[in-house]
Amino acid sequence: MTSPARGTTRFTPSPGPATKPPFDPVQARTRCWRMRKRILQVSQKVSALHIGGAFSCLEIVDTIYHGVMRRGADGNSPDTFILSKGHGSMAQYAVLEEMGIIPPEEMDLTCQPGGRRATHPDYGLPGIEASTGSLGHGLALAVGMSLADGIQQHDRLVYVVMSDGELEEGSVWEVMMLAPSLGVKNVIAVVDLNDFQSLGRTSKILPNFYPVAEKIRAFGWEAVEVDGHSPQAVHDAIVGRKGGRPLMVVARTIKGKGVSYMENVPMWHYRSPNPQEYQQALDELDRAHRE
Ligand SMILES: Cc1ncc(C[n+]2csc(CCOP(=O)(O)OP(=O)(O)O)c2C)c(N)n1
Ligand SMILES: [Mg+2]
Repeated sequence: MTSPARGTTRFTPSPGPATKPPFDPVQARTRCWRMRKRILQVSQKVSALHIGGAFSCLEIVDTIYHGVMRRGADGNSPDTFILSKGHGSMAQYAVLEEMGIIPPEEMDLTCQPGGRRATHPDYGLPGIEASTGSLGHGLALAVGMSLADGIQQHDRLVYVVMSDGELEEGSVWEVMMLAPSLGVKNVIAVVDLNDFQSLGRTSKILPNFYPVAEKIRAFGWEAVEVDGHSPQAVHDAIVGRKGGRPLMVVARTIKGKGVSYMENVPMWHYRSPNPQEYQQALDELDRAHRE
């Protein structure tokens, strides 16, 4: 499979008429259930896969791809997605696999010898528009792309998913201050506010961090707060943007969402479950999905 041109995201595995189906939050929930199980399955061959941060942003990433990114007649999108919190790559890979962009056999080899998908997204691989993983750069990349679009009169929305730990990087606030001053409007960022960085709560480590949305607004952005595990809420926040300035959605989430022993437990930032833990996680996800 060849990679689509830079700045486009392929929505269908082969070109053909593709009309974007209306956003359906029930289907989104089913996809996220399936994707959590798939990520856990891949984790059984990889000792560290950043499951906690992938599970906290899964509904956000899925909703952006399925619910709001535009889709052209050729199946490609004119819009761009950047996962600035690159260590959450499994969320993006799972969505790309669901969309047919990553073949299952490639997903199976994530972080494996012979595979080409690593812990962090690599620019150039199908579906990946920026290499990320060094936190604090995705928003600046997005603003730069959007600034160039303005000069070239190119119609594109650039979506960025960031983490709350990432907001501790000064580079994020520099570009946040810069974007509205440059008249950049077509950036839509979502902060995965799970109140955890690697080893503890952001609210404890940096109490002055909160309230986040108020600070973002003070820098000239539109900012709204939502439940980041509600596909409908994330969708509505994005499509309901006022426009005229860039948007930042502050999405409250739970690190490790969906697996009881992972939720809000720092160890699951990084490690993978053992076989018993794996089975328990699958059982919990299935039970919750049936309810
Ligand atoms: C510039 C930089 N410093 C440090 C790291 C190592 N690192 C990886 S994830 C992480 C923090 C995880 O917390 P957060 O950014 O909030 O991500 P999430 O909670 O969504 O997993 C850190 C410090 C990094 N990737 N980039
Ligand atoms: Mg975090």
